[in-house]
Amino acid sequence: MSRIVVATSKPEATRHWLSVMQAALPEFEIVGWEPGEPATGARYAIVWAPPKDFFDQEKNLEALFNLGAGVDALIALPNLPDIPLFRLQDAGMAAQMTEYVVHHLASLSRGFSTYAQQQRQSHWEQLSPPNYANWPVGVMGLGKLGSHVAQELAKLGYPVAGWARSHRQVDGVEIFHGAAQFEKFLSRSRVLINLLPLTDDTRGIINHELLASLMPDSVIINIARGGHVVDDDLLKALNSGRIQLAVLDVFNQEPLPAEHPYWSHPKVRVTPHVAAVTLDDQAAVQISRGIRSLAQGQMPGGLVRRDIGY
Ligand code: OXD
Repeated sequence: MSRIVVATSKPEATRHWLSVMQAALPEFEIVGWEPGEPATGARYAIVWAPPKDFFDQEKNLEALFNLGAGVDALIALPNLPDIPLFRLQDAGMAAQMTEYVVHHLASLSRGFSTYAQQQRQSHWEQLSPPNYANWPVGVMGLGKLGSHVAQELAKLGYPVAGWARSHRQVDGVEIFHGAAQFEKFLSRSRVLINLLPLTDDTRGIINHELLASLMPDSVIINIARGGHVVDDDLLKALNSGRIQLAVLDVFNQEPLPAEHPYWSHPKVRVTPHVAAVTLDDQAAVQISRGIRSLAQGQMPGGLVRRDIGY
């Protein structure tokens, strides 16, 4: 029987995923990886930020399944073996990300943050009806997550554009692609949502130049990776009034250090990398389907292309 090993950065998370995956794949023997124990000899690994020694020790692995959508940290490991790597493709994350974005966007476009202030003053005043045309949204990154978010916002009535490396089609969304169309995409966007993968090409993309190209009074929503943002440039743009609000779920350093200016900045909303969390049942379905396909000699979806980094 093929053995599967689960390896994460925390023993309690490893135990948790071990029991979730064992229930989903009863025909396989699944073990948890522990530093200092002999190699498990497993054929497949299910991982999330595995300990440094993991890949030095487990030499029989034939494929890796990442317990998340982003593989930037995994790909950066110098000892990552050259075997197929699969990532979660949606697994409930697209709906959560949409909810996160709608929550923050509607608090501005529908005036909910103003109503919260009014309540503190026992003040009853109805604001003008929403004018979605005032909130052109730009979604950077049109993979499974970005396309879903863009499409759902378009259905709500926001003018939505999307930007990706290469051309694609997303219903209801105006598409821009490649470096040549980036500036045009930015200059029509007031709410910029980042859902790009973190690669050598996209690291630091939210910088002074980008922030200066957006419509005045813009909003940044970053739910991809902290490494996309040049923090000093964003803070300067917030302080100068160029950007009215930054909603940040991910950071260059996580947990965000207690002394970081984002925590107390009046124009920044901080959440602790929770815009979308991996859901047990959906991740288990996707990974178990993938492992069964591989075991039968078929190639599952979600294969990461190492050459482009996602
Ligand atoms: C992911 C994440 O990549 O949770 O799935 O950040």
